[in-house]
Order: sequence, then structure tokens, then C-alpha cells
Amino acid sequence: MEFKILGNTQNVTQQANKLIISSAEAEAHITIYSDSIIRINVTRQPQNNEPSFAVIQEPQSKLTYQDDDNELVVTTAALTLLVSKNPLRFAFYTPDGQLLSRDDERFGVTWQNSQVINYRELQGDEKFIGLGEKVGNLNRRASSFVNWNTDAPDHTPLTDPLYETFPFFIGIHSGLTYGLFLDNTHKSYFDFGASCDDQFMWLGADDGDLNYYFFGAQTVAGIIEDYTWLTGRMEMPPLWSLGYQQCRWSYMSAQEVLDVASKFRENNIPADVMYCDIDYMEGFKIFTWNKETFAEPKQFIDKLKAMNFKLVTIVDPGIKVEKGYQQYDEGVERGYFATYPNGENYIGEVWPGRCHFPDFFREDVREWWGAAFTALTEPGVEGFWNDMNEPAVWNQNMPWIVKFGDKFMPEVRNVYGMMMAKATYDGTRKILGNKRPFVLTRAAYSGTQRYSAVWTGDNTATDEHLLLGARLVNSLGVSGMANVGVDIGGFSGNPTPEMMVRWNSLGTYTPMYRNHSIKDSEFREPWQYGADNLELIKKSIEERYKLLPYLYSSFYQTSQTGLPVCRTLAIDYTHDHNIYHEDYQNQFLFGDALLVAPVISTEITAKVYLPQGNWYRLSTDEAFDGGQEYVVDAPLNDLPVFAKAGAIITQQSVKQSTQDKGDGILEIHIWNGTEATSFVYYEDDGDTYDYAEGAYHKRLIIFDPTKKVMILDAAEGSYTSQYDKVQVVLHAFADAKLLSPVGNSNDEIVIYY
Ligand code: MIG
Repeated sequence: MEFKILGNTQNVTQQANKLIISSAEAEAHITIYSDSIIRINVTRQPQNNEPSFAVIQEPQSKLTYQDDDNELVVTTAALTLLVSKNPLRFAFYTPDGQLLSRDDERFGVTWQNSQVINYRELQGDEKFIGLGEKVGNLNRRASSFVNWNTDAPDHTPLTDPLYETFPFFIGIHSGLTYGLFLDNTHKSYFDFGASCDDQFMWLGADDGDLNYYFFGAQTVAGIIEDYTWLTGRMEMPPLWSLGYQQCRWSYMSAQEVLDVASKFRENNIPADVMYCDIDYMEGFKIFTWNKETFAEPKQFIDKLKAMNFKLVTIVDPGIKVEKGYQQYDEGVERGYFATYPNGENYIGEVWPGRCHFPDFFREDVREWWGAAFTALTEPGVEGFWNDMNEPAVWNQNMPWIVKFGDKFMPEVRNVYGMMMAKATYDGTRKILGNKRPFVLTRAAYSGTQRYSAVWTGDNTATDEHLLLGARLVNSLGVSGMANVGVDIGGFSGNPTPEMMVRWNSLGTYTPMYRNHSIKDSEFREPWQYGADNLELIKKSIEERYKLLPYLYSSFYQTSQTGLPVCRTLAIDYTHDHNIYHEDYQNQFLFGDALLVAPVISTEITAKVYLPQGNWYRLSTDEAFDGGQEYVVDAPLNDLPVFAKAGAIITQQSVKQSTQDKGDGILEIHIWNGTEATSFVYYEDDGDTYDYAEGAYHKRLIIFDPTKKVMILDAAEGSYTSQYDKVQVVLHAFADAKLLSPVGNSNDEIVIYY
């Protein structure tokens, strides 16, 4: 086996924004993306200038450096990079000289054949978070992971890899933080000191460059903001997609879908979305409708619309090999499919039988794919569920000689799903005109947040999965992917009624709230568990609808800053050791001000840890001091959720669908506190891109207990709020009464209490 280790510096040059350091083994290219983001690309193919799938920014700052005899020093306002010349090693410091992270002096960067690995020093108290959809603990120290997008049915809370690749982590030590994004689409590896006597951590890939971005912001939120500046942020999701979603593999006919939808309305259970899984198609052929069971798609969807439901349909990448099937004929004729090196189209088997796979890396193929969605949009579909795009084939093993254009499968596998989601998003965005498409994908790579939501694939109906789901959502949030769902109730197996109730109570606080289940499982709709449990599940869904004005504003925050909706406590309480404890690592903040403690279905009390500050149980307003552990009641009808002192939570009364007008009152709930807090309330039509032209309604809400005042700042934007009135609701105020409704004037409203 060839073994090389990055050796001594031979030459240092600067070309425009780029510092180029060459050694006998490779060249290191250093560029500054912003004061807090430095890119290092250690490459053995310096001529290779492939664009990144993830990164959408260019270097912003001019690079300047100092050349001392043994060292190069690159400085920005937020970072210092020391480059030792002999051998070539990289070390990052804060501007005041505190070590953030550096290469292991002995091993630095190595190659074993085509594989490139970077060995980095491990700091004594160092913790790691991130890597997106990865099982295991919040703190990834002493664990190792592989990125290789994989269809993982029946995965366990130990299975790695799963479906998605986010090669980005945050290191935390000595009261400091940094981030590192390895932008390499090959199979990649992250080992956080798992099996080396704690000597180092290492990361690398099977081939390609050691191409990474180093983030030096000194808060986790700041690093996420920088990472999502670099790789993009999600746009506002359609409001309806934040309502309750009912799915199943599969509702077998239009009538069955309509019956289920009607039952929501009959039972007054709020809901917005029905799904069609693969059985709506003719022989699993993408962009077709089954002529018998879904004979009149437009009439069917019109009926759903009349009940204020939207429809999401699934698409898989595999195109059935069948003469006369439009997508097959066109794809073959135009050469749009993955091939073997001799040019023959690759065939793998999936649901439709023998299939070809579109080469989503080509723009013309993406356009062709995107345009075909008229088969779904014309009858009225507005959401597009991209499954099996790891890409999955039966028995998993797509041969390594399969080519997508000039690239072999192993080079681009991890980004295939993202490119399918991009094709789907771009295409439906165009077809739907000014309407926001909803795209959901199973496979993803860094940057997918620009196009799509994700869900965590085929989980199982167990309490372990319920807790794992919370960690997956939170970890994806650290990696820029804020719009995430898990199959509520567990995809495989059958949840007990208690588990279903409990899981729904967590669904309320999951960015995407979707009930989904495997073929041949017991039916999973809210009314399948008896009248008492129906009431409990309904209460969770109702709570979700009440919180939508808060949730939607949180998504606005995500769209502006990248900060996720579900935030591991490691974001706000980074240096509090307790939050990483196994008992508390599943807890998260939902938006700015609600702390959620997931609880399994067989417990009716819960150990929770409330970090510094003061907290109030949401259901009772009972006060708790932070910085302590508690055992609290956690009956099935009351998940432990706490409002932070000073919390400002915008709510509405229950609606049956996001399309309902409701009672026209926006409630502003405020929990007492000692310091001033604020909240940016955001609203728009929920459905179009008019917000980009200024059609939104945004106002800053300030609560200042030191001055005993609440201020609803003047509204910005040209959109007229859907609420006629705002009402302030006070919690845990001894001396203030409930304030009566006040007009929803666009002007500033000042309330002294
Ligand atoms: O081979 O479309 O993860 O959500 O219901 C299984 C059928 C294919 C896997 C997805 C699941 C979906 C199922 N799909």
C-alpha cells in the first residue's frame, strides 16, 4: 500500500485570494471566506477545479500573511492560522492566541493509496456535536462514523451509516468552540478518538481532496450561522406543511385517502396533509397514476382541497425498463441514465422491477425530470416526496463501475439524493409559478436545506427510537437541516397505544409532524387507539396548531440565520457539562423559549435537567430554578415542556387546517422574568413568494420587566396580518391581570402593567 505523509514545504506563493503552499506530496490552498471561515484544501490534483455541491459562497476577503522562517501566519479579525512549514501542519487559534484545533504533529495529513486522512489533536475536555443524521450520543467523543448514503430499513439506534451525509461537526473545549466542514463527497470517515487511546481524532475520505472549511465563531449559534451562510439556508416552508401530516404505505385508493381525510374532519382533528405512497402509481412507474384505484386524480384532489387538505405524492428515482413508458423512452433516447463504462445503461431492481437511474448531475436531466412533474401538479399535487435516492437498489450494492456522466458511483453516491431533490425543487418551483413547493427527501448532503425537508427514514415503534428520533432531529439542526420529521409512531412494527400517544406529544415539537407506517402494519390514524387515546392524540395535534404562529416565526428565524427550530441544548448551553449527560441529551429547545424533555411511553415521571435561568412548566406555570435536575410528573397527557422566564410565545386558537380563518385573535403569551426579552413575530401568506417582494408582516415584541412594559413594535412589510386582534396573555405574573384584547394596529402598541 502506498503511504505518504504531508512533508516539508517547498514553495509558497500567492495567487489573488489564494495562498498556495507546495510540498513533494501535495499542494495546500488556503482561502478566506470570511473573518471566521478559512478554507484549507490539501490536494494532489491542484488543476482539478470542480465546483462544490454544498458551498454557494466565494471567498470574501483578501488573504494576507506573514512569512517567518519556519512559519506562515494568516490572520483575520476572528482567526489566526499558523502554518508550520516543516513538516507542513496547520493550527487554528483565536485572535488572542487560544488554541482551537490543530493537526496531530506526527501524522498531519496522510494518504494510503487514494485515501486521504487528517489526524488532529484531541483536547482533554473536548466534546463534539453534529454530523447530521447520525445515531449515538449527543457528544460524539469516542465514537466513529462513516458517510455513505444507505437505505437502512430496520436500522437500530446503533446503525451507521444511515441515509444522509453532513460532514460537518463542532468541537467544544476549554470554553471555546470551532467548526469543521469536510467538503468531500466520497465515502468519508470521522473518528472522534474512538479507538486510539485518546491520542487523536481523524477524518478523511476514500479519495479526493482534504478540502475543509474551518469555522472560528465563538458560539455554536455563530458557527451554525456561518456554516449555513456558506452552504445556504432554507426558504420559508409552505405553512400547510407545518400542519399535521397523515401518511401510510399505502392508502391504496383515492377513496381510501378521502375516507381518512373525512374522518379527520368528522372527529375535528386538525390536519393539513394527506400522502400517497408508491401504490398510487401504475406498476410503480414514476409520473403515472393507477388507472383503477386513482382513476380521476384531479377530481380526487379537488375533493381533498374542498376539505382543506393538500396532497403529497412519492417519487423514486428508478425508471422502469419498459418500452412505451414515456420516461423510459425519452431517457434512453437522450442518454439520460447512469451507465456502465462501456455506455450501456445500468439496470438495478427496485419497486418497478428492472430500472434505469436518471443522472441528476446533469442540468438537462434535472430539467427533464423537473418538467415531468406536471403529471402530478396538473391534478393538484403540491408536495413531492423523494424516496430511495441513496440511491437504493435491491440488495443495496449498486456496482462501483456505474457511471453518472464522467463520475463513478463512489464519487457521487452521497450527493445523488441531494441532486434529485434539487431537480424536484427546481422543476416544481417553476411549474407551480408563485406557489411554494414542498419537497421531502430521504437522502441528502450538506446544502440540501436549500431545496428540501428531510425525514429520518425507517425507524421502528420502540421507545429507543422515539428518543433517538429527537437526537437525530437535533443533530440535523446543528448541520443546517432544520426542517426534519421522523415517522411518528415508528415506521416498522406497531406502537402500543401509550407509545403512540407519547410519540404524538413529541410530534407537536418536531419541525415536520408526520404520522407514517409500513405496509401491513396496523392502521395508525389517531382514532385507532380508542376514544380516550384519541382525545390525547388530538390534544397534541391541537397544541401544534396553537403554536403555529410561534413555529412559523421560528422558521423565519431559520431562514435568516440558519439556527434550527429544534435546538440541542448544546447550542445555548454549550459549556454546561450536564446537558451532554445521557439522561438529558435528548432535551432541546423548540424555538427560542420552550424546552422539551422527551419521555418514553412506559414512564410517567421524568428526570429533567433545566439549565441556568428560570423556567415554568408550560401546562401549569409552576416555577423551577435552572441549573438543577428534577424529577417531574410526566403522565401521558402532559409531556414535560418548560417556558423560559421571559418567554414570548405567539399562539392562536385551534383551527382544523392552516387554511381556516380561525377566530382572528393572535395571542401573545408572556412568562414573567427579570430581564428584557424580545421575539420577532413573522407572518406572510404562507403559500407564495410574495414575501420576497415585501408582502410580510413582521413585528418585534419586547417584554421588559425592569420597566414593566410590553411593546409591540410597529409592523414592517405590506402584508395584512390574518389576525384582526392581538391579545396578551400573562403567565406567572403576581400583580398583573389578563390584558384584554387590543387592536391589531400596524402601529406600535405600548402596554404598561
Ligand atoms: O422499500 O415507498 O423509507 O417511508 O413508505 C421501501 C415505500 C420504500 C421506504 C421509505 C418509506 C416508504 C417506503 N419506502
